Amino acid sequence: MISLIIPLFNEEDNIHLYREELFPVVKKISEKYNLGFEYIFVDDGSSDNTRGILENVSYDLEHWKLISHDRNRGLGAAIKTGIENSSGDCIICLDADLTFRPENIEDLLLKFFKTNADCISGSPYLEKEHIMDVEPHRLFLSKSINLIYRILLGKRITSISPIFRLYKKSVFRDMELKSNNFEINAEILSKLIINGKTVEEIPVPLYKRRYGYSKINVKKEIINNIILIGKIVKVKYFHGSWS
Ligand SMILES: Nc1nc2c(ncn2[C@@H]2O[C@H](COP(=O)(O)OP(=O)(O)O)[C@@H](O)[C@H]2O)c(=O)[nH]1
Ligand SMILES: [Mg+2]
Repeated sequence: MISLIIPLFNEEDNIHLYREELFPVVKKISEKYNLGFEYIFVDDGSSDNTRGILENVSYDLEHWKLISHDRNRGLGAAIKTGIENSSGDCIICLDADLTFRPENIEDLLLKFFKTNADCISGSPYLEKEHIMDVEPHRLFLSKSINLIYRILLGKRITSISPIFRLYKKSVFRDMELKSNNFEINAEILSKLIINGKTVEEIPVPLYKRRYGYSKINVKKEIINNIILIGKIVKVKYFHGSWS
């Protein structure tokens, strides 16, 4: 069984895509590889009709859960809620706005079958033509941050922050996650690498958001990444603790 975690915050404009672009694609993959999927939607205190629309579109899914936070607690908090409520042996995280494509779930799985790695991470930077219409300043920022992590972690990771990944559920057993915001993805990958777990990247395209708006707060993101980088230095080079 695979748990597909989809965190949502005010994504009412994107959910109508699911009946055409998400559910049938996952169903096809599920049948092709004879795998069960459960959907775990985490509605993170949306103030729009995310919850209502999700309930409408999901009525005929076989296995699904919708967990709601009573207030907006952030992407990291939502992913942690998703992990805690998952019952699969593997977890796949996907953006609610489908900027990473559900079709590429198959690529995550194929790489996992081949390598049995603890984490398969989708990277839009492994192949040049895989970034579609990202604003130049975000691209620059993202590439700079990736370079810092790559040097610090001593591993050829081209992209530290994508949400689009497959994890073995067991990797979270002894991992205490602190981040409540977007840096959760960098925190998980850093902890996996530092703890000697196997991480493989695959190239995946990243498309532009078609509906709704991006929730990322770039300033907050930079600060959170600097704090996380400080912790990595402390743990990796000075044998300190993560807290
Ligand atoms: N649960 C939760 N999800 C969030 C939050 N902010 C963003 N997301 C989700 O995280 C994913 C990425 O966010 P998005 O706004 O598209 O950021 P971007 O892709 O970096 O521009 C989407 O699925 C969002 O719905 C949040 O505060 N809580
Ligand atoms: Mg997005």
